Amino acid sequence: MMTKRIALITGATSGIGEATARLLAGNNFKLILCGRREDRLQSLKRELEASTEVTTLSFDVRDQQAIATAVASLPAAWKAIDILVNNAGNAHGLDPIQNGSVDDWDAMIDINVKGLLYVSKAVIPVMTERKSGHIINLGSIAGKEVYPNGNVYCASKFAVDALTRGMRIDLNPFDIKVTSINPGLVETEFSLVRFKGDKERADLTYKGMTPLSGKDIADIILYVLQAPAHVQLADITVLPSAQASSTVVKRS
Ligand code: NDP
Ligand code: 8X3
Repeated sequence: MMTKRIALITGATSGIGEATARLLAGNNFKLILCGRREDRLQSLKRELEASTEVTTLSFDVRDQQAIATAVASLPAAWKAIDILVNNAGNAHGLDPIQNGSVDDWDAMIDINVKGLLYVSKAVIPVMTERKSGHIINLGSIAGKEVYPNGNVYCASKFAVDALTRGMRIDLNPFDIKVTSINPGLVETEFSLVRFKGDKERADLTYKGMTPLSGKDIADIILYVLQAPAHVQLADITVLPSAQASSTVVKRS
């Protein structure tokens, strides 16, 4: 039987990360599930252990020391991480730049950009040492096009796009693949977080159209990971059929 690859997934407690964990569990991967909500990590671990080996690391991606300590604490059998899915992230607020909240700006830059860097910093040495690995960064259509009131969230995802390209160049000598996946509207807890728990407003985001699901993105991640060794999917943008761009969405 083929050896199972070890995948570390950030933001595994919800949405795209959780769906990816569920799909990879049944497809010959061992999982390191990460997130802040320990109760969700533990219940997902219990569920997925029926299919594969699972361990968890609970940290805030804003805390570089906590990440370094958590990754260093992995038992020997878990240290050789093959795949890093940099998925943790969210939008906070949707306001014109002149009204934006500094707390929201800090959250998006600290989580989506610096958090992705901190987790990468902890994991990349394992990959460069073994001259093997695959990093998948969750970008967004918001990292390809700016939309009204998206300002800082878009900037954070443009940064993810630049970091993905930079990683692909710098890690090329080490045979490490780097992929970005850039979804449009995916119905997860994303809008609930963006609108600070206002479910009515969150639901309006997907009104009159069929959004993507976390499972749709997980399917793409699995496809990317199952490509032959010589194939590197570099940059994938995926939209619901009803969405043509950040701002053009056909609704009934
Ligand atoms: P969810 O809100 O459903 O999931 C976000 C995940 O990120 C949660 O598991 C959460 O875990 C984790 N997370 C958030 N903040 C932190 C933090 N400070 N430290 C550690 N983990 C954190 O959203 P999605 O699944 O939709 O989002 C996943 C990624 O996909 C994000 O990067 C998002 O920008 C991107 N994306 C989403 C789209 C969408 O329309 N939904 C479209 C394009 C891209 P916990 O709270 O337990 O820490
Ligand atoms: C999430 C997609 O269009 O809401 O990154 O910014 S969008």
